[in-house]
Amino acid sequence: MSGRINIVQGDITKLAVDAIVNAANSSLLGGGGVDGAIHRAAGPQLVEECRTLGGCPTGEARITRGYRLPAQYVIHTVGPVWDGGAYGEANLLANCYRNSLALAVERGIQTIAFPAISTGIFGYPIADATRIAIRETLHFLANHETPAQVTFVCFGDEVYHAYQRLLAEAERETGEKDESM
Ligand code: AR6
Repeated sequence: MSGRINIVQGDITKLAVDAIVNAANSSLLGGGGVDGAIHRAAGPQLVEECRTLGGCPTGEARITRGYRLPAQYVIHTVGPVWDGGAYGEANLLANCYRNSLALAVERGIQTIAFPAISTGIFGYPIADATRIAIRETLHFLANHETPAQVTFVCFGDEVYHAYQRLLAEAERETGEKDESM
C-alpha cells in the first residue's frame, strides 16, 4: 500500500498530477496559504467556477477544473480550525481525506496530491494532522484500486519529517499485524 504513497517537499501548484487538493475555506472563494497559491496559479477562471458551487461545509470536498495549473482538477476540501481537539477536529480532518479520495475515485483520477490540510492558518498540530492523513489514506488505498498514486506535498522541513516518520511508523505497525496473522 505504502508503495502507492509519495512524500515530497515543494509547491503543490507545480505538480503535473491528475488532481491537487486545496485546503480551502467554506466559501471556496480563495484565501491565503496554499489556497491563495492555487488560485493565483490557476488564474481567475478558478474562482468563477468556485462561485457556482455555493460553498462547502467543513470535512466535505468539491471538484473543479485546474485551468492554468499543470493539474487537470482541483479538489477543494475544508479542514477544521484547530480549537484544542475537543470539537470533533480529528473526525472532520479524517473526512477531508476520505471525501477527497472518494471524489477522486468517482472521477477516475489516478494521481492526486495533498497539502497538509489544516496545519497552516487553521493551526492543527502537525504530528496529529499527519497521523490522520496517513491513517486515512492507507485505509482508503487498502479498499480501493484507485487512485494509483497519492503524493503528500510538504511545505517546509517540519511537515516533511513528520510525514516520513509517521509513514514509516504506520508501515511497521501494518507489518507487525501481517506477521501475527
Ligand atoms: N504547496 C504546498 N503546501 C503549501 C503551499 C504550497 N504552495 N503553501 C502553503 N502550504 P494553509 P489551512 C502548506 O494555511 O491550515 C486559507 O486562507 C502550509 O505550510 O494553506 O488548512 C484558506 O482559505 C501548511 O503546511 O491551510 C483557509 O481560510 C499547509 O499547506 C485557511 O487558509 C496548509 O496550510 C486554511 O488553513
